[in-house]
This record gives sequence, C-alpha cells and structure tokens, in this order.
Amino acid sequence: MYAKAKVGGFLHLSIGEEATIVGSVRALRDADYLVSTYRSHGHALARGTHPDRVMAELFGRATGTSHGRGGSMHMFDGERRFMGGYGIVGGNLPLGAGFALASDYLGTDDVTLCVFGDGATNQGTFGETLNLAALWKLPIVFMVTNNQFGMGTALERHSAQTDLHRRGEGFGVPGMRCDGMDVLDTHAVIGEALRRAREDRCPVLVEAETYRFRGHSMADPEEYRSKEQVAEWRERDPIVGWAARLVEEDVMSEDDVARSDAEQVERIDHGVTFADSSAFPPPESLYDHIYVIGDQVRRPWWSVDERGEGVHRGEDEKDMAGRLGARAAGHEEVSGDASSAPEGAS
Ligand SMILES: Cc1ncc(C[n+]2csc(CCOP(=O)(O)OP(=O)(O)O)c2C)c(N)n1
Repeated sequence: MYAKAKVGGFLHLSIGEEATIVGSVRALRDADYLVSTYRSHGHALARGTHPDRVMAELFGRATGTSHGRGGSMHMFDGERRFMGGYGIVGGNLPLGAGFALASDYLGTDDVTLCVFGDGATNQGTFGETLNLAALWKLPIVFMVTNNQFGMGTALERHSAQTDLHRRGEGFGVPGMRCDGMDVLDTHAVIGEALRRAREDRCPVLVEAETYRFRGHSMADPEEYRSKEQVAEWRERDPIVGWAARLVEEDVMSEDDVARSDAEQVERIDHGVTFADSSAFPPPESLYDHIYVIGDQVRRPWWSVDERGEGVHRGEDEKDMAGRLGARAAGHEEVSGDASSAPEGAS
C-alpha cells in the first residue's frame, strides 16, 4: 500500500520485532500507560486498537486513530491508554515520566511502559529522564527495543557500552534483559519489571534484543548491513518460531496455524478496504484538535491563504533569501531597514 502511495510520509515497519511488541504490551494491565515511537502501529494493534482504525491512520483518513492527522508515526488510543507514537527520537521518555508522575501523584498503582530504540539511549532525554525517574521513584519501565541499528548506524558504532540494560546503572535504575525474538521470554521479563515498578515504586530499564528485518523506513537502501546478517536473523523469525513451538507442544496443529494465518491476512485486507473507502478529513476541519485554547492564538500567518494588504512575513522571508543570495554572489549590497529582517534569517 505504501508503494501504491496509499500511505503518505515515512513508514517504519516492525517486521522482526513482533515478539518484542506483543510480549511487552500484553504484560500490561488495562489501566497501565504505554507510550512508543514512530514505529508504533504494532503497539497500537497489540494494545487492542482495531486494525481497521490503524490502517485508516496509515492512509491518513478521518476514521483513523488520530483522525488521519497523525499518519504512521502518530498512532494514538487514549481509551486504551496508548499515549501515542512520537517522531522525535528520545522525545517520549520525558512524556513517559510525566504519565508515571501523574499515577504516583494520584496514588494509583498504574505503571507506564515507555518504549524506544537503541539510538534513543544516546539522547540527552535518556539521562535526564532516568535520573529524575530514579530520584522521584516513578513507577515506569523503560524498554529499549535494541534492533541493532539507529537508522544506518550499528549499535557498536554509536555506543561504547553496548549492554544497553546497563546504561541505567549510573542513575540508580536497575536493568534487565530479554530475548526480544521470544514472545514468552519478553512477556516474563517485562512482567517482572512491571511488578517491580508497581510494588517497589522504582523505574526499571529492560533491553529487548531483536532485529528489524526491513529497512529503517520504506525509503532505506540498506547499505549498512549484509544480506547474510539479515538472513541469519530471519532464521529466528518470532512468528514462525512461535508457531513451530505451539505445534511442537500440541497446542495447535499445522492446519490451525495455516487457518490462523489466513484469518490474519483476511483481517488486514478488510483494514485496507475500510481505509481506502474512508474519507480524508474535510479541509474545514483543519483547525480542529489543534493545541490552541480559544482565541489565544489567531490564525497563524503560515496557514493563511487569503492574503490581506501589506507585506506578509512569509513573503518577506522569501524576498530576503533572494537578496541575501544576491549579496553572497557579490552582485548587490543589501540595503534598507535591518529591523525588517525576519527572525532567524541569518
Ligand atoms: C531528535 C531526533 N533526531 C534525529 C531524528 C531522525 N531519526 C529518525 S529515526 C532515527 C533513528 C533512531 O533509531 P532508534 O532509536 O534505534 O530507533 P529504531 O528506528 O531503531 O526503532 C533518527 C536519527 C529524529 N527523528 N529525532
């Protein structure tokens, strides 16, 4: 659907990370909070958001989880306490601490699960948030989805300490590690981390070791890793491995597995039909659901299409760029009132 231009913007797939997502999210109670990253459609599905609504959000339609305004990076389901996907790497850590602080303040025993990538552990927000979470004894589990790469940069090229579960030690945050390719191990370790956070009132850092089978996003030529490495990890495909185990332990037959697989494909096809037949948000709803209270902020200049008299800031900026360009080329001296230069024009 992305290749058919049905999905706009970027799209970050989670193929290969299914056990990490399902094992961790299914260890949560309904009242617990979950916050994730731009790789978030899997988290919404595991939390119980209807697949039709997830697909509709990917398609940017009004029936999507964020009314089509978020797209693939911004799934959201407040009802299920899935507090969203976020595009800023490391940006969801302070938000997660905020949810945990709210739970603590209200005296509930709800825990927050805050999910982010290995690359995010090098952001300042990681240290800042772990420090405060430990100091304030917040009920939060930080889960690093270590899929071995931050975009095209391998773990050992971006971190001196590659045992990421140890990265909280200096802040007083205990660490645990799970096999992110094994849904049961992930579920058990995250379950224990959630218990500690809930009962002992302390943050815990869990590292889930996994791998993304596809590129960073759909627009990734994958020049930073070998086909052999991908093939090696694919041998541990968490879905295939889980099915094999269920058959081996007589929980399901081969036929049950095939039937279940067909049912899921049908479910996805239904989502595609639903999304494709849903409307885009109407243009007149452009100002709905935006973070503005009453008339505190008037229609901003960058979204106004009906121009009044006089110079507009956008035009001024455009004009300025041309004049600065000409000066750089040595053709013309910029003259006139310097105070008319827009902020940040340098
Ligand atoms: C603050 C910030 N810097 C840079 C980017 C660009 N960027 C998008 S994804 C990404 C890599 C993050 O890797 P990781 O945290 O390991 O998550 P993964 O993509 O592996 O799930 C970068 C650098 C961004 N979105 N936000």
